[in-house]
Parts: sequence; structure tokens; C-alpha cells
Amino acid sequence: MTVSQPSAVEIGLMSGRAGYVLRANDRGAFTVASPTLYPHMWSWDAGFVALGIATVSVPRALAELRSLLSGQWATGMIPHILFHQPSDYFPGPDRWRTQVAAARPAGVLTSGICQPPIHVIALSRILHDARRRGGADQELAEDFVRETFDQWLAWHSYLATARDPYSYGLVEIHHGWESGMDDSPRWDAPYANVHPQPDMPPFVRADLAHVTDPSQRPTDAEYARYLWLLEQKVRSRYDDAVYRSTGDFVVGDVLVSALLAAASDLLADMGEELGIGQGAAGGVEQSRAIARRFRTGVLRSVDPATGLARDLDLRTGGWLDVESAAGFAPLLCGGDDALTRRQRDLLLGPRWCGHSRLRWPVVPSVSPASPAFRGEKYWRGPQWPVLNWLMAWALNRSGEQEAANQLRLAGLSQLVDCDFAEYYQPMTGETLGSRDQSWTAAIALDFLA
Ligand code: 2M8
Repeated sequence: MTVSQPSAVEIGLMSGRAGYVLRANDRGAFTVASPTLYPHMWSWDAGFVALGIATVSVPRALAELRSLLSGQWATGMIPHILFHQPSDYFPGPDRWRTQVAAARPAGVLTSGICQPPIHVIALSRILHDARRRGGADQELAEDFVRETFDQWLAWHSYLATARDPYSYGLVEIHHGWESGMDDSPRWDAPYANVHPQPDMPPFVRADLAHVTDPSQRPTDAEYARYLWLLEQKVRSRYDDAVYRSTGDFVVGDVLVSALLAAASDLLADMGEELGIGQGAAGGVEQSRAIARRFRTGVLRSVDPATGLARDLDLRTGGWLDVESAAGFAPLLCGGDDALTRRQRDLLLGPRWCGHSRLRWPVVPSVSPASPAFRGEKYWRGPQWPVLNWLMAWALNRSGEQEAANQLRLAGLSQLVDCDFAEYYQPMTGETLGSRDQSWTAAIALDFLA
């Protein structure tokens, strides 16, 4: 299916409305992920939000990243939620009880787990934009990189050490929420071994009050497992080694690993360009080493039969064979040109974006040809505009401009209604989940820039 460029009027409306959404979701020092369902700052959302804002204001984009860094833990971890303000979001700070953790930051309440390391990818894009503009924007962005380089390095080093203690080259996640793809069928097998115990405090969900159709969200049984893992993190006092030996869910995540590899290379590039972190033991060399290790880990996970990367259940030692978009992790980190071409063809082919029943040829979260596919259900099949953006970014970086542009145009056509939904039904194009989702508006701005 070929998709044409939206008209000039559609483009004008879309960029105006996307800017409006981001302004409306701006709370001064940070941007909420969405107005009602997610009234806080989420880690990987903030990365996408920053790169979208940068198309309008580099200083405000950098402020977003600075605000995120204010929540960094002493371990280097960037937490998945920063609770800058009170709200009815559940689980909130009372449930996370991060006061049990010595490494928590002062001055801001946070959750106690993390999310995919998209931030340096966003920062490098912001720097690139700022340099194109020159003047004060360039100076600000370069100063920001100099000032925060060590914090990004600490974040990546945390993932490379505390979350890969045996140097497998796969980042270990302790909760499905850490993948960003909460209820993905990627996690069905490991979650089958998560057993909430009767001593878990009772809970009442708040998310269902903010969506039109609760069946588009995870089930109560899934939420009980999410809350049980949270409880296990609290009981381990957020010590990763303690959790590893006591927690129910420990999985090597290929997508997080590929993003870590890609982001580490970009951090090293920025260090070299600005003369930061030089020398044999400097940040640049450390970043290159992280990139090499995780790229190797991702490539090793590829199933030769399908050409897709696989997560590894570190509790059972078994590969997780699910046709989810995370299987395209090697596109993000590169390292094998033949595999990149194979994955490009697979992604644009009939099991994925070229599937005959898709409304738009946009990356679905799960292959519509897979038995696990569910068109309305959260991360079990719907199209997530940010995921499509990531794949377009990866293709572009691999020199696959034509394929990247196909995803960009398809992604823009999907957003022409200006709802900026959280996710979309792939066959009907129906908008699902939250409306006015910040990261959706942000990637629209980036695609239009
Ligand atoms: C969703 O996750 C949160 C928990 O972190 C939730 O369902 O309450 C996911 O889509 C996640 O990837 C995203 O960062 C977050 C905010 O948009 O919402």
C-alpha cells in the first residue's frame, strides 16, 4: 500500500494542533504524559516529548530533560515516573514507598523501576537540530551535553552493570512496565510464573476511570501481577541483586538492550565531537564498550528461522518466541547489514506493515498474522505511533531512507485526524486509549520538521 504526503492544509492543522497539545500538557517544569490517564512525567515519554518540543523550542526541550534528570537515583537509574505533583494516579508514591531505598533522589518523589533508554537518542537529535539553527540554541544544547554527559553515562552504566551483572549483553528487566510494553504477549510466559501472595496490600485501580472502554486496558489479573512485582521490589528495598534472587520476573529485554547500544554509541559520538570523556578509561570508551556488548547480545538473540530478535527469560533460561515489534531490535542497534536488509523487508512485508487488512501501513505492536494478535488490546496488537517513529528513525540511520519515509508518511496519515491517541486499532484505524497523548503529538512534530 502506498501512502501519499498529507496536504499542506492537513500539515498546517496537524502541526498547530500537536503544538497545542504539548502546550496544554506542559506543567511548567515538565510535561504530563497525557492530561488525565497519565498526569505525571514518564521517563521514555519525556525523551520523545523533548525531541518534539525541540522542533519549536530548544530551551524548553532541554528543560524537559533537565527535569527528568532531577529524579535520577544515586545508582544512576532514571526512574520510570517522576511524581512532580499530587494526583489520583495509581500506583502513586504511597504504593512505591521508595523511602526504603538509600539511592532515591532528594526533592522529588519517584517510582522505583525504570524504562527504555531513549533519552540520549532524543538528546542527540535535539543537538543536531540546534546546530542546524546555530546561535544561542546551539550554544545551549552543547553546554547542556557538556553539563549532563556524566549523568547519561551513569544511567547507561547502571543498565550495563546492575542490570547485566553476568555480561550476557541483554538488559535485565524486573517488571513488564520496565519494557514500556506493559501487557505485551512478550511477557505472557514469564508472567505465568508471577504469583501474587495473600499478604499483598489490597488495591483499587484508577486507570479504568479515564478510558472509554476498559477492555482496551490490561485485565485485573494482569494488574494484580504488576502490583505483586512492585511489592517484591519494595521488599527488596530496591536492591537489584536482592530482587534478582527473590523476585518472580527477571527477563533479558532485547528492545531495551538495542536502545542502550544505540544510545551509547550516540553518547560516545557527542563526547568525541565536544571533547568530553576522552582517554582510555573515559566516558567515550566506556560508552563504546557498552554499545558493543549489547549489540552483540541483541544479534545473538536472533532466531535464524524468523529473523526476529528474542527476549530471554532469565528465570527459566528459555527464549521467548513472540512476533512482537521488539523482534526488530537489531534494526535499532545495527551491526549486521544482511540482517538489517532482511528485517527491513520483513517489516514492510505482509506479516507486518504490508499486511493486507491494515488501515495504514504503520508498525503494529504485534504481527497481525500472529495468533497472539489482539487489535484493540493495549500492547497486544494496536499501532503505537512512537514505535513507528522508532522504526523509521532506525531505518533512516541504517541508510534505508526510502523505507523510513514510507513509515513516516503512513504515520502522518494516521495522525491527520489530530486526536493524537495513545494507540490505534490497526484494521479500522479507530483511536484507542488516551487522547492528546504527549508523545504522539511530539513525534508528529518531529515527522513534520
Ligand atoms: C503505559 O504504562 C503505564 C505504567 O508505566 C500505565 O499503564 O499506567 C505504557 O504505555 C508506557 O510505555 C508509557 O510510558 C506510559 C505513559 O505513557 O503508559
